Amino acid sequence: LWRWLRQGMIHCPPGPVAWPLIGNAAQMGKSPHVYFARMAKKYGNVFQIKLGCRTVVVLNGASIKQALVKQGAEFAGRPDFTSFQYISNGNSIAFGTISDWWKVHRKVVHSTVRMFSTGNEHTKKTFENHVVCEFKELLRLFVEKTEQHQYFQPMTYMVVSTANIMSAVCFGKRYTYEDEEFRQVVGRNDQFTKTVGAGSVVDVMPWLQYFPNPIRTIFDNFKQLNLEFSTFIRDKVVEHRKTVQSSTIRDMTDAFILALDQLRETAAGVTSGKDYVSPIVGDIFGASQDTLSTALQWIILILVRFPEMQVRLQQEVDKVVDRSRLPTIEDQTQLPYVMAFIYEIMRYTSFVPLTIPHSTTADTSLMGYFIPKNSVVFVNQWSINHDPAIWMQPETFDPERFLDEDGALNKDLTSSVLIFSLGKRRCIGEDLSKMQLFLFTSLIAHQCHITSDPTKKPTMDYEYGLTLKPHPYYISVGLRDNMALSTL
Ligand code: HJJ
Repeated sequence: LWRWLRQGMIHCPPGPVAWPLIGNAAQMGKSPHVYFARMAKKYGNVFQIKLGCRTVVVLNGASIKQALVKQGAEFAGRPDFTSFQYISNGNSIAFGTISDWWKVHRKVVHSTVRMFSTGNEHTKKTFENHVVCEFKELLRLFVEKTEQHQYFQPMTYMVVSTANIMSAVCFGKRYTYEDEEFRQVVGRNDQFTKTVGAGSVVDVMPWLQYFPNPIRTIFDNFKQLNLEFSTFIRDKVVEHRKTVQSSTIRDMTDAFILALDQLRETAAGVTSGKDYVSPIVGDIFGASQDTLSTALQWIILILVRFPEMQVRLQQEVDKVVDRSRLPTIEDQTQLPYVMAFIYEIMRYTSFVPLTIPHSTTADTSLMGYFIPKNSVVFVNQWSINHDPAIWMQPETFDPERFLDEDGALNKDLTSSVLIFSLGKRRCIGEDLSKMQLFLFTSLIAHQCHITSDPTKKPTMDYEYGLTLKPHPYYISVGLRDNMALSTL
């Protein structure tokens, strides 16, 4: 490859001209994913920018599948970013680089997550029960807040609520909405997300952390939140270790303790000798509450912005589920519009616009360009979800695009949405997430109607980060009848 490069037979990717010191950082603006899609039109799907001291290869459109799937091994690394070293003390599986023991651990994590969610009929029911319980609590609170204030901000309640679902799965425990300790741990997703998102300033200009400035303050907060988060998780794991019994696995933490203890015996050659239970539980709990609360915030925002879609969802759910029971996962195949709505939320908002940054594990070439080992690689999922060659009017929110003439879900189109990434680093929570979002959305449609303050119409603006967070908005929640609350 190097010889071809010298002989001019293969080139580095093209890209915009960079400023000294900061590179193209200032050009990215508030929406780097939109800037990248614009640059892809000009330079092609694979281009290169400079961010501070780093050269970054940005992948858009069709080059993503080529890199992450067809050349999966070469693109499965993670860069040695400053921020990643503070997530679970640098032991996070999601943010850590790939290795033999990493692959073995990922397999265990994947099958354990499945065992507590979509694994079989029994685990699905247990998971469904956690979601339904939290939905009822959230609905009760929404009704109470509506009575007190008419319009209120729902964001923090949705965070506690989704965190409680995973807390029930991981630790067998739920927290009240007033619990200060829990709110400290899960209430700072915006800070986390901002610091680890692709293009985060401390990662590309690490020298900023060495003298007082606003970015250093954000970074200090990030370190603090990670310390408190890890302490919370470690305390839970320590408690579990004292009482764990292989005969009765109480929750996911028990399952990880037992599975990883066993791994140390059976696969001694490939383990690194460290105990990864806490970092793994941290990844699972952290990732699920941050992403699912963001998804729910977007869902409710869209429901109040497009009241006619709320009515459409209610009509479909009412046709399948009468007033004597609540929607269940068995109803999913009969509720294609609910699923189309969820896919359209994922496509349109693309609330994970870029994946966690990748890096190359070897010298390689992609779409005819040379990419050296240890290059930072950004994967622009947004570029696929808003590609006019795939989607008609990509900037219009329209769930119908996923339904064919018979009203059935078009599987080719749903699988064209990219938000869980692809290849060796793809999300392991995908099935769990879709199940949870289906339940939440159909429960909302079945049980209540949500409106926004007419004087403060919510905008679609967001804060950029690993996940896009909508700006705060106000809602009012009315019950369709008293059924779910009377069976609390
Ligand atoms: C967290 C929010 C945290 C961890 C992990 C260890 C694994 C959105 C995408 C992926 C999610 C990736 C993962 C996130 C880990 C959070 C999250 C927070 C502390 C953490 C693409 O999630 O406030 O603190 O410590």
